[in-house]
Amino acid sequence: MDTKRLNETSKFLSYVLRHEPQAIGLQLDCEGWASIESLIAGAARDGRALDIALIRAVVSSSDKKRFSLSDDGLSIRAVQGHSTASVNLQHVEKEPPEFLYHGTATRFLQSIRQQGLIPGARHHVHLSQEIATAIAVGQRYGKPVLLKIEARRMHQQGFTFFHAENGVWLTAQVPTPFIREGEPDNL
Ligand code: HQG
Repeated sequence: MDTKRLNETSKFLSYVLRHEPQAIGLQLDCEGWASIESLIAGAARDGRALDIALIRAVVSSSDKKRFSLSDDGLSIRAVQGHSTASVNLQHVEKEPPEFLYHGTATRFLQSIRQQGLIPGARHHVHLSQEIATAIAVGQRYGKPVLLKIEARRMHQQGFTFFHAENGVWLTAQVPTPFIREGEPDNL
């Protein structure tokens, strides 16, 4: 399957399964599941030819394991990253490691220093256990900056953390006292 088609389809699936299911008249349940049959029909009305083989190829080739299929193979969902109000995914609550990382862009720093990390349009702030992943995430918005989050200390103070099935850590917000800034070497 060619990479360009896989990437385009992955972006389209992210769009409808995380953000705008109504754009193709798709219903998601509160756990984010959509019927694959309805997804294919909705996409077709939008002039986009999807089929089950292409969808399965996107699911299995996703570098970040963005999507999962139901056990019966009839439904698909995005495992995290939602902004649509129709979904309220019950992620697994878990004690985080001592530190987690968040990559952002320099242009957001001033605001983050004032407000801490806030979820923006998504339902959670996204954190990573790996520095390289966090830097790549920050790079999408400009010159990347790495933030080191004192996750264990937050947890001890009552903040809740969730671990999505693809390894991304989620929390509602990160107040400024738990954020360290700097280069990877001297954080
Ligand atoms: C920033 C990707 C100003 C925040 C990745 C980020 C991730 C603030 C942006 C997933 C702020 C939100 C999520 C504040 C936070 N003032 N800016 N107070 N607090 N921000 O895309 O974490 O490829 O919604 O730093 O791998 O970048 O889509 O979140 O730069 O896991 O599967 O506001 O998306 O996954 O941007 O990325 P996003 P994110 P996928």
